[in-house]
Amino acid sequence: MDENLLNPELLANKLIEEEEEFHHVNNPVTGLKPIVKKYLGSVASVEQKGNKFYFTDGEARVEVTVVTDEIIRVRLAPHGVFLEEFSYAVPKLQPKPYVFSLHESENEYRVSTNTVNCHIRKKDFFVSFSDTQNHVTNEDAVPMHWEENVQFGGYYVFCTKSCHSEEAFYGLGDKASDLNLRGRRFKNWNTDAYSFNWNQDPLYRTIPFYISLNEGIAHGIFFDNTFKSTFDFGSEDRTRTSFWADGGELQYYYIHGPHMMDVVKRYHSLTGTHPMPPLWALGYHQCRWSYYPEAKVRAVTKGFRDRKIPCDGIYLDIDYMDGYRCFTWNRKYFPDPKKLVKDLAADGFKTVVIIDPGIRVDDNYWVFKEGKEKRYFCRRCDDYFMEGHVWPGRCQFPDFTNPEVREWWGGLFDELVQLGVAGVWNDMNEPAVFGAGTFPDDVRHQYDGFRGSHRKAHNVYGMQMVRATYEGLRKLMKNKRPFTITRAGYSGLQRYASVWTGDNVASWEHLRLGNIQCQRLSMSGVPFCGTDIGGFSGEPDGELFTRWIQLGTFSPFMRAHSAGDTKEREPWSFGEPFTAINRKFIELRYRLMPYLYSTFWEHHRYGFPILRPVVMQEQNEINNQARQDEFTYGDKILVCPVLEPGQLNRRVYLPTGTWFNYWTNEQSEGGQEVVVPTPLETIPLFIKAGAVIPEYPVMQYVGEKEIEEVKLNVYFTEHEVNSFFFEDYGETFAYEQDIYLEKKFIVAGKDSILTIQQSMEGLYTPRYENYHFNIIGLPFKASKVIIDGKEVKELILNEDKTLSFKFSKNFKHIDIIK
Ligand code: MIG
Repeated sequence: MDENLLNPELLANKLIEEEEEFHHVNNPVTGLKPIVKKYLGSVASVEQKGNKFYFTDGEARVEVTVVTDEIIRVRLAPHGVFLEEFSYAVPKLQPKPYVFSLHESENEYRVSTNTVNCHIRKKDFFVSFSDTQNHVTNEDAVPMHWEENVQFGGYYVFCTKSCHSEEAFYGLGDKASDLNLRGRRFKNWNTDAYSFNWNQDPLYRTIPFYISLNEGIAHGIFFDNTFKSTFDFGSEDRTRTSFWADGGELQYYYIHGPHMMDVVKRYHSLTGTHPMPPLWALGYHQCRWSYYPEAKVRAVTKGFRDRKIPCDGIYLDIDYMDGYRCFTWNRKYFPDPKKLVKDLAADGFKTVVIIDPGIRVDDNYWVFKEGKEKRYFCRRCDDYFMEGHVWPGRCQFPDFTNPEVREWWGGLFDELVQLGVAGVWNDMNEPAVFGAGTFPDDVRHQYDGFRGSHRKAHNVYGMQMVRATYEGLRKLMKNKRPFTITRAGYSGLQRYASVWTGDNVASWEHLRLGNIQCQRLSMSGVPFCGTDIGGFSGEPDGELFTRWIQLGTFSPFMRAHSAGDTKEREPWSFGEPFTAINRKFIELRYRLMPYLYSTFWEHHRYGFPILRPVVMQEQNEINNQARQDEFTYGDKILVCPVLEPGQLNRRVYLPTGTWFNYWTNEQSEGGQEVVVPTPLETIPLFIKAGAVIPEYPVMQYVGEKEIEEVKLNVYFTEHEVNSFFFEDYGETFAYEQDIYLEKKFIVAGKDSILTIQQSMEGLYTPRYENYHFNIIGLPFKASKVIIDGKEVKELILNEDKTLSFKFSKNFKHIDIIK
């Protein structure tokens, strides 16, 4: 090792030089470089206040907060004074009585919980984290540092960690790159990225949260800073991972694993989970820019019913409005919106309308007048209004970071809700402005009382818009669950909305990318996500569209959408055989709806993602780091989309365990790749042994028919496997008062017997009592089935060798005996 590096002063100088090279930051006022970076010195003292520890080098201070047993927060105050605590991502830190302690040794201070140690090295202020086995999971490579911002005040803040040779990185939301982010640098600055390319960055959302996986052990870093931020995962320097921001506080949460699932779950414990969506929102959605006039909307919806292709959501894009003015209707195209929405509802369609943030400057337009009178629109720093051109022409923009503005905005939906509109689609909320891209930096925001410029508010603008929408709808719809979707957002947006990945392209590359983006969003705390099926711009052929429908069947949010200048894009637009296959998959979506809904509940209640890349299943398997096609949908169904034209078969990796091919019931042992035929009619789909997969009968829309019988597909296992099945009213918030039913199944098999046990929790009673069992993979011929002590009379051995029987009561214990 270089002798000089042992001298802390020389080391610091060397690091300063390196860092300046690294970040290339010019003085924004003079345009000259370099601005002097300052680094933490050595630790002079420590002070404790409750669960917070304050370390100082004499001037700068570092706060270490024990958030939970597994989460530690670090904050830096360059001049010793911390900013007031406020975060849009983390609504409140729940102080719970955790056990923790502070130790001092010759070289370091150590704050320890039962699970994690946070070390602060005395000589250079390096912060590191380790587990109870003294395994260091995360460590500084350079002390935390900063630069003064001459123009705006405050600091550019930097944190640089070591990056290990085989460390992989996941997360950051919708980034358009390979699943493993290693070797790349990313920026977070919400951007309208029409027809984005592979590796284009930044995109629509800011999720400054990543998961590191090193030697099979995972941890997470959530850098809760809304300014423009950058993450570098060993790109500039293979040995370093850095993150920095153009302002605000260096504030990050270290989230302990060791499992990736733990990290995601704990990230959700900070930022919240997605509320339960209305059940219909898990159905199929049809969208287009735009369906108008009214006759077109009626023709499209009729097209679904005539062809018996299920559909729940129908969208109205910007052309339903009068001159693109939000909260108005174009009466030429839509003379009687109330009747239209009502007729659609009677036919099972829920109407979702688009809303943009730009409000047309027009004194004869009530929304503008009200906003102007109440001073709700954003202003420039010298007090002019922020104006920009968007669809309606010259616009001003509500400051959604002001709680009073959010309240007002939420109320504006009153008329739409009265009309029966069931959901709101929030677009252009990066915010996007024609020409300029977005707002200038100097625009001021109220920021819930913690005022700041657009530099601070830009990345949360969209999230606060959809928050206003969601909260407003929730009030207006009384106890009904609203459906909202947003394009832009920041960490925590999942408390208010689902998302789509924005303006993608009808290409095979985008199908592949969309699959990665949905998995990545799921791991990044955005569970309810989907892509524009078929691709927004450009023309898919029938094959690409069908392959996309097949992927979309297993996206938490399933919507086809297309730009206005493209050919018609309904599931039947490509003729046969495509229509029939599209129908079959959309039907599958509806059959598996109770499974998806249960998985959603698991997310809502426990913070698990809905889609899980195989690396989350088996993080110790190094080859999984590069696997990004196959994923599990919940924990029982493995999906592998077909991502190339003309592909007649493909390789699929099955994680360890036994899997059943969904189409053939053939069993395969996992822990290896298998080759699966992929004619256009199917994609590789596998069910985990021991799973109980509930199925509803196919319906044309949610609630079309009363459910009389539920099918339970039970897959044989030699081990004990748990499954569960969640049900409730599907449209109210009664689940918050425990009005739901969580059924838990335990399946265990041997040579001559298969046992299924059921237990229940919750206060909801489903209306049906009939179960149709389908037992798959029994290794013996069943002679009898005994349910709660009674023998079942009629056993049917089907041609495909599955065993079926029915039972018309809730059950506790089933034995299937040889
Ligand atoms: O400037 O409302 O991403 O889904 O159809 C384009 C029209 C505005 C962008 C959205 C897209 C939507 C389109 N919008």
